[in-house]
Amino acid sequence: MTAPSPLILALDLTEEQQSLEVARATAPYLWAIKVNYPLVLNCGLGIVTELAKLRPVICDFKVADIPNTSRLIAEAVQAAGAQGLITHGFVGRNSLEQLRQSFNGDLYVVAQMSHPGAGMFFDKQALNIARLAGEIGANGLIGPATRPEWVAKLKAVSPALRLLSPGVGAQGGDPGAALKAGADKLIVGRSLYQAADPASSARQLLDSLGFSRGD
Ligand code: BMP
Repeated sequence: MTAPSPLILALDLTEEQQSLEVARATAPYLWAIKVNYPLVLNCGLGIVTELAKLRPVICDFKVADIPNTSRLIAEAVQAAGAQGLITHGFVGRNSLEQLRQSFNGDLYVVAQMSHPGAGMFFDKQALNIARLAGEIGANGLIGPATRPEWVAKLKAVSPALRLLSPGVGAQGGDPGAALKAGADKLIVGRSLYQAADPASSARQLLDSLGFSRGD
């Protein structure tokens, strides 16, 4: 199959050279690179600009703030060259609407999470968050590969949104099950960047899922 790769590398390293090496080696097998606070707090936002030369970068800053602060975050992320931004959805409509207005790239909303504690609060509101994400014009949702039944439920509520699914590998989620449940892309961190050979691990994962290579 020569469809675009479903893999998003979660680059949760803290050292610039190492992170660039892993990104360069795996880039041919990736749809995008996701960066989170560990990388940006250690290396600065400039790392986004560097990584964006390799693959589209999604900033996983899980924005959860008032509209004005959200706008300032969106503007900084956009100026750095990020193509995507991840926000929490529980902040409600006007913060999400502000982000939608301030960020020209793809906006992804966390609707449900992959760790066990997510059940405490997200289970009650995940579907409402997924609905709201569709209403404000988000491009996608985050939903857990550790609980593929939630991937299916979120996809059923907002089928037009691209569903990115973390929790594969180190957290125990099965990538094939997540895709079968409706995930469009898989977010994979430790099982790739901690591998002895990240590029070959990425290629093997793609092969096992029936994809031949990145786009
Ligand atoms: P790993 O494959 O190493 O478990 O990394 C998963 C990545 O996805 C991390 O960057 C984490 O912050 C993120 N993530 C997650 O694991 N679960 C969620 O529900 C939402 C996330 O953004």
